[in-house]
Amino acid sequence: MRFHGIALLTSAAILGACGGEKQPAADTSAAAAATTPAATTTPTGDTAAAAAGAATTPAAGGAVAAAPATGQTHEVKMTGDATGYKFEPANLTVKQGDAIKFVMVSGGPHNVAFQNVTDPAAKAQLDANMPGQKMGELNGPMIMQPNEAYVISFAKVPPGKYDYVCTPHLAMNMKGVITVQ
Ligand SMILES: [Cu+2]
Repeated sequence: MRFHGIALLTSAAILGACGGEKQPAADTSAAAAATTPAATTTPTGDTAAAAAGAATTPAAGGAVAAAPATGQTHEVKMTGDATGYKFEPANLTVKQGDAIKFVMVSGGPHNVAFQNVTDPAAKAQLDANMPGQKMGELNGPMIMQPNEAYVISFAKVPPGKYDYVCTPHLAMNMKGVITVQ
């Protein structure tokens, strides 16, 4: 009992310390993602908060800054069941400056991983606009919990077609295309 009590107090203190920090979580995770290929597991509960934080995070040290969305937020559902694994809608056209909120509905974990982005400027901005602890460049964190959301801003992302997949369900053809106008 005594040890449990201490463990709980310690956990509470750590949680309290994290919650009390003034820097948004995305400050550190974005910086880490920019300099190191993330190999750690993702605390998925933080992704929505990190997304919100990333939208207001300024540039640090000359790296491309996350550009906050200025337009509409579109929603894409991530589903998986006996009928298949899908992004819905799989084809979506947005305006530069809009955001897309990927919502985990069923069959997770899902993620958003862009492929075939060859323009270095597009790659850098899109990667900067992807919050959380990524698994690699343009490769978003795993989204596990129902109703958990992952928001990507398309501010400053050059017009074009952006192919993406869900890494865990690549073999099930879970993929989509975003057209930025
Ligand atoms: Cu998936």
